[in-house]
Amino acid sequence: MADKKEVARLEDLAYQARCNLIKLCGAYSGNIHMGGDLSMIDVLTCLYHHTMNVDPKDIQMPTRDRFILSKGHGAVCMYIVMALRGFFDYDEIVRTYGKLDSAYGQHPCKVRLPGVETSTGSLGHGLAICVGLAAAAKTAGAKHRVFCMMGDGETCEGSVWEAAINGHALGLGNLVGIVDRNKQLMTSFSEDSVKLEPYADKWRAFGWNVVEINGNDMEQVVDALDSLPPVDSGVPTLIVANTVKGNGVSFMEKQVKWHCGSLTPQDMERALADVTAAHAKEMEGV
Ligand SMILES: Cc1ncc(C[n+]2csc(CCOP(=O)(O)OP(=O)(O)O)c2C)c(N)n1
Repeated sequence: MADKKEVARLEDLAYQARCNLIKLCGAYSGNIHMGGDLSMIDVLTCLYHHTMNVDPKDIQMPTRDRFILSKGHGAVCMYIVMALRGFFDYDEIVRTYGKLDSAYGQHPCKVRLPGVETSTGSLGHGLAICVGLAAAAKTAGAKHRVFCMMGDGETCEGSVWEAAINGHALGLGNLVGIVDRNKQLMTSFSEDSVKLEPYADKWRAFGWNVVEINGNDMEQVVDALDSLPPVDSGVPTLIVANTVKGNGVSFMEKQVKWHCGSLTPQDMERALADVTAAHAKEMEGV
């Protein structure tokens, strides 16, 4: 069972990350993928602030856990969570995000941003890269894990399932896939269009150890990531993180138009008030 104080610490960090994301969106002149950022922000917070062995002062540490954001359109969410961990400077992100020649592009670039393991944005490639990283680690007898965050819409790409076959065939117990199952794609709800259910069973059929959680409940996120099988278990794990797109902001939740959008100053204040009220509720009784 997750330690209550640690869960509260992570909820507080996720709240800070939500506020920083909303403020950045309010300050930025273009559109930001708010929906899918807010759905995965709790899992990213737990990974970077609790689960993964990473060190912002030693980013190339050979024993570090590897993380690849396969849903690369959520880059800004990763930058913000990593900034809270000490990898990047939040003010610099706000000042430069999305501008020509900025290191903080709308999709992550490993060349410009040391600490980012690989460049992504074209969906469907992250898991295959992670299979390669995990296979190399297994061959070398290394003990670190390789984590891959995917979108559920992204898993319509056939390359994801080719990687899933190989993750199982190679017995990669050090490989952890996480799907942000917010049940929305870019312009539709998954069950109204591509019909992904029974989703978890699909991964089970590919031989993966599957864990289903509410990915916006920090206690469940911590429990799932604390209970991963040993790296030498020989079976890759897939966490189906059931989430809400736009989670925490009333006017963004489950709204197709909030796959990607921009905030007026008034909407920014409303969004901040929403996440602040939700966080106050979370903290009741802590
Ligand atoms: C190969 C490829 N095709 C299309 C796109 C355009 N695109 C960006 S986000 C997105 C929707 C992805 O949905 P999902 O993976 O569920 O992401 P989330 O809802 O979590 O944001 C699409 C189709 C892309 N980035 N890459």
